[in-house]
Amino acid sequence: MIRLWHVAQSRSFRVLWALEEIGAGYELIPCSFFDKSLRGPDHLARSPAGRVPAVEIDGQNMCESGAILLYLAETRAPHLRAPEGSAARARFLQALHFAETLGAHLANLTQHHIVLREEWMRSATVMRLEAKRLQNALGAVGPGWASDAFSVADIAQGYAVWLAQRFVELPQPAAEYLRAIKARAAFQAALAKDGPARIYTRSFYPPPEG
Ligand SMILES: N[C@@H](CCC(=O)N[C@@H](CS)C(=O)NCC(=O)O)C(=O)O
Repeated sequence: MIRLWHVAQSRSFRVLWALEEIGAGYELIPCSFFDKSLRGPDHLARSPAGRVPAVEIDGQNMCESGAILLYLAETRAPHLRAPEGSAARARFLQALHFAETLGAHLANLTQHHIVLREEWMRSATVMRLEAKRLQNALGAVGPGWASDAFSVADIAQGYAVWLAQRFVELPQPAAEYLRAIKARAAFQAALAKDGPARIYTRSFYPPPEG
C-alpha cells in the first residue's frame, strides 16, 4: 500500500498524477497548510522540513517529489523513466531536476503574490524579476525536451508548467507542451482527486506594473 500526504495544487500533485499514470493502489491523505498538522512529530518523521509530498511506500517514509517519482518509476513503472546508462538518461535526469529550477521561481512568486498578504510585505522588484526569470527558463521547455517518450520527468516538469501559466504568458513551445499534458487521462484523473483550490484561487497573477 502507498499512502500520500497531499495538499491540493502543491508539489504533491506530481506524485498523485504519477500514481494515476501507474495505476497503483494508494491512499490519499488530504492535508492543509492552514493548520499545524504538517509541523507535528508524525509528519516531521516523514518529511523533516514539514513539507508535502510525503509518502509511505514499501514500508518506508519518503519525501522529495523528484526522488519519489524516480523511485515509483524504478519499482513500478520502468517505462516512465530512461534506463540507467542509456543515451536518453542524461536528458531525462536534466528535465527531472530542471523542474525544480522552475519550482524555485514558482515558490518565490507564490510567496509574493499569495502568502505575503499585505502590499507592504511584497517587493514589486522581486515579483517582476522572478516572473521574467521564470519566463526565460520556460524557454527551454517544449514537446520532447524531457524525453522522447512520456516519463516521470514530464510529470515533474508538467506540473511546474501548469502552475507557471498562472504567473506568466507561456512561450509557444511550453504552451504546446502543456496542451499535451492536460490531454492525458491520468492528469485529468489526478485533477479530479486534487481537492478544492486553496492556494491558487485566481487564474492569473500579473506582475506589478512599473
Ligand atoms: N523539493 C521538495 C519541496 C517540497 C515543498 O516545498 N513543498 C511545499 C508545497 S509545494 C510545502 O510543503 N510547503 C509547506 C511549507 O513550506 O511549509 C519537493 O520537491 O518535494
